[in-house]
Amino acid sequence: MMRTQVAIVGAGPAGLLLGALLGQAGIDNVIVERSSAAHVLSRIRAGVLERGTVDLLRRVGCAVRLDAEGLIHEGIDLAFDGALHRIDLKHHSGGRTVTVYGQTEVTRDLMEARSALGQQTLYEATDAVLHDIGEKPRVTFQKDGREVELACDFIAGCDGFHGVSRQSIPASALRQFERAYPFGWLGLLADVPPAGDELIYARHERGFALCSMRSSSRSRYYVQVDASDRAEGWSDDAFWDELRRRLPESVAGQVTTGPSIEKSVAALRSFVVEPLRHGALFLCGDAGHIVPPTGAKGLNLAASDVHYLFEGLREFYGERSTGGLDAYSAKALARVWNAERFSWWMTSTLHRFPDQGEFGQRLQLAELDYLTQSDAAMSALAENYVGLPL
Ligand code: RFL
Ligand code: PHB
Repeated sequence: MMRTQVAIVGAGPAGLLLGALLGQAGIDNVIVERSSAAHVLSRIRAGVLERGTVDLLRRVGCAVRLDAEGLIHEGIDLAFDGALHRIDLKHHSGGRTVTVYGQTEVTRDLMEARSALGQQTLYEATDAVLHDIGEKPRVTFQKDGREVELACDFIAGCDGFHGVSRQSIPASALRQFERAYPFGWLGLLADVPPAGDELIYARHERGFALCSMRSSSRSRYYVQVDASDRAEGWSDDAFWDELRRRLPESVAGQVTTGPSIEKSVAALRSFVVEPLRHGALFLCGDAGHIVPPTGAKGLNLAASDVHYLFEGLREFYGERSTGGLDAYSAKALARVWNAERFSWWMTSTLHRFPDQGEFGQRLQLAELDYLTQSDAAMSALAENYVGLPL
């Protein structure tokens, strides 16, 4: 039997960041990850980091490449009615900015730092089962054809929306809140220069489109598609055509097309469970909540959960006080619900809904008109987009 202080299930950004903070504080931890390291790194997801997320990565010494290569963005553009409208995030948020740096790179940096420090991540550890999560918890799993048992003081469930942690909590002990959206995002990654210097969120009669990037030579684009669409059903040419149709002409003309490196469809969902704790098990990141990607909040919420949980664990091991752990769920949920509200609002304002009718379309345009003309409305967008303080 293995033993550690904190068993972390899942080596996504939440699990790796928690492991780094704990390791730095001298708290022993083991990460159990179902997939291979290569598979974890092949998932293309988030691109926008809030200041609080960047600060946490700096604190664990994992921001050297981020500080060198991350792109500081001071604004975003909203496109509607054939025109671009810039929102000056920095001006409207009291000087804050966001950093564009891919989740894949964040994950890679955290992985490399962890292995350099000799901290344990067990990849391809399958069939994880959580036992006795009320107290004296254990995790069992299959590794290299053998069953392994890991005893611990606490389990951090960082295993994403489809993980085993949330499902280990009795249904009667959880409340679920959920909204599914009747569409998905088809994303395409390509080694072509981005259409502009800033992200462009476009509302169009044919559906939403987003122009994002990873560097000055790598672009990430998304178009709203039917929830049932599959990436294989979309050729690169069909993607580029649809993207350009949804952008103002001045922007469409700036889109450089090229072969895709990756193309995938993501479903859009809002989801929260309460509480984020059951006994010795704590849920962090997508394991406890999902936001639609429109507000760029998912990864940042994972980081803020981890921050609160780490503070609670540090207090427990340093001062033998359970105060921070007891406050974890309520603290994390307050931030989560605010991001749920913001992400739902951005999604509702920019997407085409099958049942919205002409009235709904006019309301969206009125909302966007107001948003781009009122300082108060721009401030509300900006302070949420750059991220409220931890
Ligand atoms: P992850 O990244 O899903 O990692 C969970 C890990 O747990 C493993 N796992 C298990 N391990 C052991 N046993 C089991 N039974 C297990 N089950 C699962 C998985 O293999 C995986 O390695 O969750 P985490 O760490 O909570 O991180 C959350 C973020 O990944 C997510 O919120 C963001 O990607 C969301 N998101 C965005 N967030 C932002 O902040 N900014 C963005 O710009 C942004 N854009 C996006 C996004 C998500 C997207 N998709 C694909 C849903 C754009 C897209 C398209
Ligand atoms: C991305 O670059 O993948 C990205 C950026 C902003 C979003 C969502 C995704 O809101």
